[in-house]
Amino acid sequence: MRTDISEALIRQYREQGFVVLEGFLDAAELEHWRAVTEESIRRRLASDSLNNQSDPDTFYAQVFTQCLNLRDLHPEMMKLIAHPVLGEWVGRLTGVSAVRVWQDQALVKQPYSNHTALHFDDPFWSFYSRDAVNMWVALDDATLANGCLWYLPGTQREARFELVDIDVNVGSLFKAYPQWKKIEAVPAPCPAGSLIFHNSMIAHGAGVNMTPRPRRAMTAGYMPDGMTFNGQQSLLPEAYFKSLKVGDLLNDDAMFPVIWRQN
Ligand SMILES: O=C(O)CCC(=O)C(=O)O
Repeated sequence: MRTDISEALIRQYREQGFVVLEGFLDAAELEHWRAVTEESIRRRLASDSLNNQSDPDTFYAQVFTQCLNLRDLHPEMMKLIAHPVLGEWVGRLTGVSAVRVWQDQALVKQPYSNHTALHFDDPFWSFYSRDAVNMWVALDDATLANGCLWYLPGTQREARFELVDIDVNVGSLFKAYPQWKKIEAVPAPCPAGSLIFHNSMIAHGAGVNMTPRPRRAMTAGYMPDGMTFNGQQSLLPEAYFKSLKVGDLLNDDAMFPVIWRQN
């Protein structure tokens, strides 16, 4: 596993809002991530919850097969996404002093599936932060043909916390942010085994998959320690959600383990 991240890449993350690290996984590690992810997806689809396949004919079901919180179903998945190197990188990219796991999800763009419309992540979550980070690990080569990610660089600085839902139309976000329509979107194609970090406030999407093969990705969201509940349930389990008041710390160590703390 690659363990280095240069100052130049950290600067790039802070300016652009995303960074691509090729060669994060070697061949054997990539096989392991694929096997753990496939098995976790199988369990999540069998569980009938936290996946988007209840009606497979909808547009959103055909954006990707989305399977959430796989770390609850497979102990090996928790080990992968909670690796201290990932926590340290998130800490160095953002400058925060401690990092917790917030969520995880596998996103499989099936053969000939829809685009992912432009959106940003944090407003869907149970806390507000400009220092939350999404990790996206390519389990297959991500290409212009099969639906690699695209970014509107710099938008993380201007994005507001109110929710703009992910729509069918790729550019619906421009109704709330018309000034962003002038920005040239930047694609992030990368070989299998690469890792992308993006700021949870950057506008991003993904293209259609125009190939007969799946484009698999395993992703995780990380939050700084000290985040407080903003009133949204998002992925919080019902009983825990009901126990919270706005402003309470999201500090349940079992659900949101701390994976890195600055010495
Ligand atoms: O993989 C995709 O198609 C979209 C990923 C995405 O939007 C995300 O991870 O936030």
